Amino acid sequence: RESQTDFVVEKESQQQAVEPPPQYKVILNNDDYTPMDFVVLVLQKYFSKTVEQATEIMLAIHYQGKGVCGLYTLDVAETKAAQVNRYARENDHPLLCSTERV
Ligand code: TYC
Repeated sequence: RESQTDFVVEKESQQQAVEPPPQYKVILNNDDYTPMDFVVLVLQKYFSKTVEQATEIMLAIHYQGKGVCGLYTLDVAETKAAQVNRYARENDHPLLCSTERV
């Protein structure tokens, strides 16, 4: 007959460690040519920021060199960075979007 202790040990041996998926920062880099309005538009269009939030982030990037637009899983982060880089190139701006593991 199964003792109380056996039951506890069996449950623990079946337990799987559940780790949250790794997070990736999507980063916008400053440059001298991309118009400020375009960066604000990108932050609204791809990162769901309000015009006020977008302006704050854009200015932080402009003065500090780079800034975080959001945290996502690998797939979402890489897709967003690729979409932003394509949209910037379509509009002839050098804006660079990259990802960084947290
Ligand atoms: N530095 C740019 C300018 O003065 C504006 C800018 C901000 C560009 C943020 C890129 O990620 C960027 N027009």
